[in-house]
Amino acid sequence: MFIDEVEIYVKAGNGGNGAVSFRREKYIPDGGPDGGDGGNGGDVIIQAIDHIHGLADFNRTKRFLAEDGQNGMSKKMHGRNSVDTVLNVPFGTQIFQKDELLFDLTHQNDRVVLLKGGKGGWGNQHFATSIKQAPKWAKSGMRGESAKIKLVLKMIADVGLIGLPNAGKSTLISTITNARPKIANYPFTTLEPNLGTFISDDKRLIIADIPGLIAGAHEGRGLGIKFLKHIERTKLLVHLIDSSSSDPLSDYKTIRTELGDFSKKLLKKKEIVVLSKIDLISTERLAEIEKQFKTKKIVLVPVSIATNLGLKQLTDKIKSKSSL
Ligand SMILES: Nc1nc2c(ncn2[C@@H]2O[C@H](COP(=O)(O)OP(=O)(O)OP(=O)(O)O)[C@@H](O)[C@H]2O)c(=O)[nH]1
Ligand SMILES: [Mg+2]
Repeated sequence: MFIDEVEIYVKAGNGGNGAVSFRREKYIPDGGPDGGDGGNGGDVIIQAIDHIHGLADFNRTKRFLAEDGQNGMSKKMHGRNSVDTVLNVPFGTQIFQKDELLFDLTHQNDRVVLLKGGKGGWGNQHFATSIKQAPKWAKSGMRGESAKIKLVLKMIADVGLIGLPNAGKSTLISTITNARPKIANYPFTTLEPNLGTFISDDKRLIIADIPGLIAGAHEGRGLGIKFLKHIERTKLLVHLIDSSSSDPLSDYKTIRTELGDFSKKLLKKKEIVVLSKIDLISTERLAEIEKQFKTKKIVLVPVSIATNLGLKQLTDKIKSKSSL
């Protein structure tokens, strides 16, 4: 299952305690203090990498405790520092604590030390003075920090594909990128977002295909609007409208309403409006639909993937609009 929001508990390791110990050797009856220091506790580190799809790993395990440092030992032996705990997340993951955004890992290999491990305590060897030559105390290790955090994945894509179910979004992404999502002639084929890379000349664009929206999606109808966060960071929206629909203009407005109910910012994004599947309609009907949209000052890009019509015009437009 695709998971894009999880709450987890993380704790850095405690520092090891310093040791209280005295040198014991043959013929040296009163050896000095020789308690070693405790090792440091492990940090909790979060690192963004590119080959994970979603946050499902964190849905299975929800507690991540870094190792504690080892206690100090006699003969001034230092306890071992423990290894850090590294949590791998997909890039595009944001880290929240009580609704406050702490970190936003937008790039591959971004890495943050979320929690510091506790420092190891000093052994009694450090506490000897000229008047107190045999201190019987040492310092305890510091406790590692802990926190409840929320991880939220907002995919990083340049272009977002939107539209009603069955409009042809997945067909488009599978034609122009390396993504191979399921395609079928019924609504709600796509159940989770897909990313694909479009490569042309010197340009490389990440395109996101998200599940179809329907009227009332913001109230949870259909698959709802929860996937819209994955197009929040795109520069450009490509809105697909099925030309064989009885009322394409109303389909367009339905989606715009849902976008606006999710976030007004989505309405301000640049968009390309694509009229899909034009092999299914007559040229007269095409002219009629184009006229309707023109009254709203919307220029359509008519496309048929079935007959390869208009695809070049569309990809050229995607390239130019996404670089402006
Ligand atoms: N005739 C024709 N059919 C097309 C064209 N493009 C897509 N289709 C068909 O339309 C149907 C829906 O396509 P999808 O790509 O799965 O649609 P979607 O928008 O991803 O749908 P959801 O994932 O449910 O939101 C499939 O049967 C496709 O084969 C086209 O240019 N012409
Ligand atoms: Mg789809």
